[in-house]
Amino acid sequence: MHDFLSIHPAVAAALRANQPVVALESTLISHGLPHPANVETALALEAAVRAAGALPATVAVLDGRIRVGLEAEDLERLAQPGVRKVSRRDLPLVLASGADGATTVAATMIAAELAGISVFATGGIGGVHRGVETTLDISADLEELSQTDVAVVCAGAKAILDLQKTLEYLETKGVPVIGFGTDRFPAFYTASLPLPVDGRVDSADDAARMLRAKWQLGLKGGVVIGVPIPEEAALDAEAVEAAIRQAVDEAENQGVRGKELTPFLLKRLEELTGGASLAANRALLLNNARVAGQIAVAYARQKAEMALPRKVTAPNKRPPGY
Ligand code: PSU
Ligand code: MN
Repeated sequence: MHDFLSIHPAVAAALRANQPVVALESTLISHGLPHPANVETALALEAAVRAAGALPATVAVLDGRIRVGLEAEDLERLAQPGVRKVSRRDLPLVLASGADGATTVAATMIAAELAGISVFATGGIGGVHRGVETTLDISADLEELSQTDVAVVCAGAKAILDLQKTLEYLETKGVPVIGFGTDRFPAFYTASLPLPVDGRVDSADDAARMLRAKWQLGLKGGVVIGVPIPEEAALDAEAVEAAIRQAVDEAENQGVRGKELTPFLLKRLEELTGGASLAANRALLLNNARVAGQIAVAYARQKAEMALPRKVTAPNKRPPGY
């Protein structure tokens, strides 16, 4: 059907039957987590989506094709060093050259929309970087959220970013930022931040209803659904902030820029927190996969209900006077 897109047969069958599917990204496998925790976590995320009653579809580029739905051996391949990080602008060249690539939030959203998947789980979205005044470093994830119809279930964005400016950017672009069971924007390793979200939902059903409202109106673009890290897995906010400041300083001194910056900061943070950031990352990822599974289930159910013929409320008889 498509030269550059392959949808796994099980995923395609589920989508045709309006069964719930959750997209998962692969940059966190290739550039976000160390080996072998990356493969193990990728498998655990798929299991968490299944446990919630949905089908996982991990997205990556393999041999010059976007693949939606992977096998375990594909995950292992993506965990090897040297896999390219692929965002929107990288897709054409990587596809044309027949290479492999790990998809960012932006590229995974593009693939999900092409496949017809509405719900996507990840750890955190990219955003406006600290020091944007001099670097102009703003993740393509934010622009993608403004134009691609996929809900991104995440633990907010990492405090390696400028979260206030990230939220301002999303507001300008008309992207709803919703707290799942919270009034505040989750800050990845730590649950609470004094930054408010636009609105709050307290159940998967409410989240699904909001998505239907947005897309039925034809309001293009995604939604950020922020899920706080489970309390028992959260890190100490001050310790995290100190480690982040140090990592950001080091990046600046070493001239780390562009697509290398986020992976550099994540790796340094893990080292500086003695691995604590890795355990927290894993815990929030699993939690997000579970919530995304629940939202996908609710969304599929609501869509099926809407499609039913309404025998009772709309009789096939014309009312008098017509
Ligand atoms: N945030 C994380 N872990 C990650 C990423 C973000 O906590 O692995 C990845 C995601 O794939 C995201 C990408 O889309 O980094 C953003 O990179 P950049 O800032 O270069 O757009
Ligand atoms: Mn960037």
